[in-house]
Amino acid sequence: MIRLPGRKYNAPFVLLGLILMVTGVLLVRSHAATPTASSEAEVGTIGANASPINDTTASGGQAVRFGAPACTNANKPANIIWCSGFESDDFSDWAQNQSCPSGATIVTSPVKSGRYAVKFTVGDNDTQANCPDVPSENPRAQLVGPLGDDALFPPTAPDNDDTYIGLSVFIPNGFPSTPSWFVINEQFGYPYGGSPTNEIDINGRTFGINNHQIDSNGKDTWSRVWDAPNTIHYGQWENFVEHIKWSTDPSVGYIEVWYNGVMQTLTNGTTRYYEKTIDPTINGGWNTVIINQYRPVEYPMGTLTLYQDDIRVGTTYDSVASGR
Ligand SMILES: [Ca+2]
Repeated sequence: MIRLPGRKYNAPFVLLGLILMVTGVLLVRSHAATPTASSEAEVGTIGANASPINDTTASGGQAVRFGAPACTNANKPANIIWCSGFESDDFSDWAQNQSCPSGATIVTSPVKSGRYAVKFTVGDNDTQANCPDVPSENPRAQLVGPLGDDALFPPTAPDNDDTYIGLSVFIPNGFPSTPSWFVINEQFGYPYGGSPTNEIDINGRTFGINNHQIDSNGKDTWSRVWDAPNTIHYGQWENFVEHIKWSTDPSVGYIEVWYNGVMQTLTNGTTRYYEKTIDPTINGGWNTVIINQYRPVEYPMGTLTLYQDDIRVGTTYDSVASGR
């Protein structure tokens, strides 16, 4: 918003204001990556979707950038361990693409930030039998974050035992209610001995989070950690931040959750859910971020599409929540 000084507007300032307003609208409508306008207003305030940046080519050395800046590993913001906004127009941030050829693709709309996002399209036959890269008999498309020595979470990276994970998900209008489990994000790792200790899913028409454990009989058991307080906002970006304290001790490990910027009350009635976030049988080695569309073959749902963007792992809430 350009605010002109005084009550008597002189014509040149009014004309400059009109030009800047029109320029801004055209830039936003153009879907440019990080549309930028340079100006030198006498007095001005910058709206929520614009930020000042240094630009040596601009008048006064500064420009105004519209839209949230995209995170890239080549130029990571402070306190970011790793991020992917697909801004290289490929999956080079990711260690593995475990999908059918059409399962994970780069799109330019919708995007949460920058120019690109990932589209997950999964049909009932997108299984390992038909696509060798899919690691299960259940339909799936997924991207796996850094592995091994480059993994994001302990014990390989013990300094990262207290981490924040941010991601944004777009579920299109017309998406059906899910009849069984339907996973969209996992924090998971070696030796992959069961289901993840932390996963975001869609339960019917709401998001939620599960915690899986191996019980004393060696069987997979799970707890519901969180159910979203509202049905999915279809056709919009929905934003998640998880704070995970990684530990094999259920009195030390915990999770906290923010949904669309609001810290959530979890199923235990508080905002912090203590749990074993590392189970040696499930994920006792290194762990990483996985984003996906993953569902059981026993419940055919046809071909479904969803989108994800701006996945960040960091050491502070603000570092991964920025722009959400
Ligand atoms: Ca992006």
